[in-house]
Amino acid sequence: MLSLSSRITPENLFYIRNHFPYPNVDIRSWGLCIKGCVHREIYFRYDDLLKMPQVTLAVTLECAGDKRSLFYPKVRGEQWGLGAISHAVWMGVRLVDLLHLAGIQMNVREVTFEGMDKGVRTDMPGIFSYKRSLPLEHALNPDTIIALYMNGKPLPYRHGYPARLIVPGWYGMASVKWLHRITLIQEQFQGPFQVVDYVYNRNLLTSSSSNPVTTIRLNSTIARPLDQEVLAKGENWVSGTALSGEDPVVLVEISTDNGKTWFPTSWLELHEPYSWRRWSWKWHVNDSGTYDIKVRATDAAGNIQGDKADWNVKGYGYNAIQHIRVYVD
Ligand SMILES: Nc1nc2c(c(=O)[nH]1)N[C@H]1C(S)=C(S)[C@@H](COP(=O)(O)O)O[C@H]1N2
Ligand SMILES: [Mo]
Repeated sequence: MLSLSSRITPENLFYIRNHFPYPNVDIRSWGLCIKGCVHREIYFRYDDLLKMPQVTLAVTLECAGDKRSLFYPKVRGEQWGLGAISHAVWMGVRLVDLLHLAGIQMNVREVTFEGMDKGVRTDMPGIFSYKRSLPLEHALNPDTIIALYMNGKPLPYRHGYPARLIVPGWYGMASVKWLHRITLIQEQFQGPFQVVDYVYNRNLLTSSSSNPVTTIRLNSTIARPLDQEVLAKGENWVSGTALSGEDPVVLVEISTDNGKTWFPTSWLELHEPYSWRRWSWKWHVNDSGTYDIKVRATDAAGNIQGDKADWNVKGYGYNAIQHIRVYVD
């Protein structure tokens, strides 16, 4: 997988996930409004945000539906393979700075973020915009930013120009693109992208015991070789990525005998919070034949990827041990 091979994903390979058609963006009339339970409503124009203190943060975005096609039994939704994950360096303003300018009222519980894109859903009548919420304490996290730049250039239109939320360590649905409205509320937000989608629901008929999808689960992925690839005898490199939105990944191991024996891989870069970490392993193979290659990651808390993913109705958070088969000639 070419898109998993570089530290920073080239723009033309960065994955894209939209629920609705692209919105019309006119930068002359665009503004970001902060309202709801605030001491004063504020409206920021693009130039106002550009003039504020900026922070830079490397963050890997991963769609909660990444690897969905690997679930068994099959689930509905975009049939993502391994590619709904990408890495970029984001620059923008801290959300907490904007919230403090507006002044947070007592009893605020959540902050909602609304994109400019809207449209219909297949499961309920009406026109909806893409809108999500964060608990107040997470909105106040200094690493939650409103990005204006991606990899040193103004945010590309497809990735949310002029401004998008970046919630590091959380699955991509939290990072609202084409942001234009932030509202502080005293209750729990009940919009469909909050309580219908992006919940782990184990049962088709009931949704009572559903947990919200939040942080990125411990995961590792083989970029090379490809599944079903034919390799030559001798020296071959196995390489890929690992990521967790919770505890840092400390070890990635490879097995070439379907999980009986495991070998530690080497890191290509240091650990950085919120960023995927690439690894590689040199494989000497003397015998031709069929090989079942597996990869598994371990985090600093001792969690280790398992053989089975936690099945859920909408297919979020797939993180079972990846398995490929290669043929050595
Ligand atoms: N306004 C808006 N923001 C959005 C979405 C959307 O459809 N509309 N999709 C979300 C989802 S599900 C993901 S995975 C990421 C994808 O970001 P990208 O397209 O820049 O890769 O954006 C999130 N933010
Ligand atoms: Mo997503």
